[in-house]
Amino acid sequence: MKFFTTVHDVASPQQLLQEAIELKKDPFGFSELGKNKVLGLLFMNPSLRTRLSMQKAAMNLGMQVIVMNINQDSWTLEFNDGAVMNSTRQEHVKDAAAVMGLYCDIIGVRCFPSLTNREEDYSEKILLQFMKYCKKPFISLESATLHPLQSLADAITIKEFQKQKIPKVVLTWAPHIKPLPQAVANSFAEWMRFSEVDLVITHPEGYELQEDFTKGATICYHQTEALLDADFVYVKNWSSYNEYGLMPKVEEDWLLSEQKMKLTNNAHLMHCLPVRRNVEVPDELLDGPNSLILQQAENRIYSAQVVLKKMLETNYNKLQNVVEKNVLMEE
Ligand code: AN0
Ligand code: CP
Repeated sequence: MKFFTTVHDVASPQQLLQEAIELKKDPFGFSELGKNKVLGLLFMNPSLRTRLSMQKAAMNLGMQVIVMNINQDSWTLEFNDGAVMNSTRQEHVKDAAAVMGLYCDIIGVRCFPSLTNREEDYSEKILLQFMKYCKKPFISLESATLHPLQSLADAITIKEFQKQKIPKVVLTWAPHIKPLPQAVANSFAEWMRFSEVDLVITHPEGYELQEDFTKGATICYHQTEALLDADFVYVKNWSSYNEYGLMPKVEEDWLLSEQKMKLTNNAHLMHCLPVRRNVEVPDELLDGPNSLILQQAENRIYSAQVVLKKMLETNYNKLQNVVEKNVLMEE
């Protein structure tokens, strides 16, 4: 594996899932694989789980890790080609990523969307530039539109806890006090297409996700209707895609409750965290017996580890210039 930025980078998502579950049984079984290899993690935004689970996963494989908060600890990066850099941005991503590529064997980048320029965010301009210039196997630590490490961990968690052959999985929008990216929801929908589940996405009008990600899922504007007989309820807030980055007014009550959960098939409750307690999800559900939030967070180690393992096993000499991938993505 050379890239991990979307489910489409994975030859067989089901096989990857199975391999992650095997790794979980024997986390130190490949502790020689990463000897003398360096993982570089670059964060343009805050993180707890992604940062620490990547480090833990790399340690399990015997790798060394370098972490940097871009812009905060480094120079402020410029992303526009041909920019005359006479203002506040001191270094071009072209140079910064190329240098980091020299220091690291695998690179991961977190770059959230601006939520102001939809075209630019959905083109993954920032992520693609890091990929292009670092010329190394590359992992998205949550980009403008997707969060594949989270979705893989979520798919593992569902596989571990499902009792039905084809569980009903409901992704429900939840209230929040500020606009959040669509990445977790887009990514979850994208990965669920490769799992044998019945996916229902429920959200208020105005919060439709981009159809490329949700195709195959049932979209329902009534939360209580969607929750009927659900086996898993995945809660997440996201801001509007159509009125990009805004929070169109919602009249109905979208906060989940014990009462609403009674409509489900005693469903498991999921959230990727961080969660604003009693704004997005009430305490009693997060702390209740059906909550899987910690299991999801634990599985972040194995989603990270299986991806790193696959990359370490790839023959680097065969790594082609990532520019080719960019060309492919544009076709
Ligand atoms: C981020 C998001 O919604 O994309 C990260 C989630 C893993 N959440 C916040 O910014 C609160
Ligand atoms: N779920 C998740 O990615 O958490 P962090 O933002 O803390 O990394």
